[in-house]
Amino acid sequence: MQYKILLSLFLLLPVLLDAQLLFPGDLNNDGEANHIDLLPLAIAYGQIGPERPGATFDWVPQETFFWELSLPVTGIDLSFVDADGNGILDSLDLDAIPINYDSTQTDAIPAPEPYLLPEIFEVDELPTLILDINQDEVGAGDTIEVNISLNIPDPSVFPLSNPPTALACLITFDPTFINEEAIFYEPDPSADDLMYVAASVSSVDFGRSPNSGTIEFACGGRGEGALRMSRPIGKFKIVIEDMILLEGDPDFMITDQIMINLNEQLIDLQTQTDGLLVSVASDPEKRVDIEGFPNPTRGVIVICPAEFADPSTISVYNETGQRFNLNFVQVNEMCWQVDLTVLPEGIYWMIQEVGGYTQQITVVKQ
Ligand SMILES: [Ca+2]
Ligand SMILES: [Ca+2]
Repeated sequence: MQYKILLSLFLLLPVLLDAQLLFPGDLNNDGEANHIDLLPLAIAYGQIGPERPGATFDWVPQETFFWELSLPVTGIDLSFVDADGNGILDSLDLDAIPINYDSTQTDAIPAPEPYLLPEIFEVDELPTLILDINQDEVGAGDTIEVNISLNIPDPSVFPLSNPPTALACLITFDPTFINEEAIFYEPDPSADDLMYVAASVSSVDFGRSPNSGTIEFACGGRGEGALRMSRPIGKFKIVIEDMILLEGDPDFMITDQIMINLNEQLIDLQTQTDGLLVSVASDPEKRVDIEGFPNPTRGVIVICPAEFADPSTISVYNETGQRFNLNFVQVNEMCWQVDLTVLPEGIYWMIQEVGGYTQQITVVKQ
């Protein structure tokens, strides 16, 4: 019996020596958890391999076994992509990215290396990543929608076996114009086949976040060519600062954009962005404050918007950009009642677009 135990320990030894160390959320093992880590998951989605014993989302080196499957160009073993360690690559592996966002590491085995993609898939007409702002001119405190979409001029240049699969970029702007506590991302209703990571100063946990004036964004299909054709991707709802001292343009720009295909080759991507004039005063034609009572509230609040419209079109967000579906009950022909009892204490935004302008209220839950 003792002999058998010794023998099995002996057989295990080479396997343990072969083991690797990973940090969950650094799916591409470049030393940092961020939006780029969505790209390996998009191309390797659905692959399976050995589970990681004792896996957690803690940012500590975790021993795992080689899957003997790797990313096509960078050769990163797919065990690194299995962030939750359950042996399956799926959207649950995304969770480790926001949890450990901006954490860095140098202790993985193999050692972390920059995520370089040396192979380029050449096309004549470049795809364009487009930022389109829904208004030309706004004032202090107004809400804008910044739509992201992808234009693929000729989908037939991409082989069916190797379609565009994922992209990542930075969206930069002048933060003096923007209330960075109030940046909310919503995927397009048609984009439920896409996974995404969207991080701004306020929208990742534990206070780790991109620099002011930056949104880090990535999206990708689930092992499919979800970016094969032109499509809307999503939109950011962004609130302009309440105090604007000088009018100007927040200068939204897309930088550091990369797009990859299923074979992990780069596809050159051009960008196109809109201008926006922010004036000092709010334009009363475009923004109306909703009145609400009591505010602050411990539970129920009654809101009476200037324009009475379908309450299901009110978007409710907390300070971290999380969206809530709440049940609005009509109390009279001008007002709705909504119960916030189940929500944690904090600040919430209720935003509704009605006929070309925005009505909104900032609610404090006590
Ligand atoms: Ca990484
Ligand atoms: Ca997994």
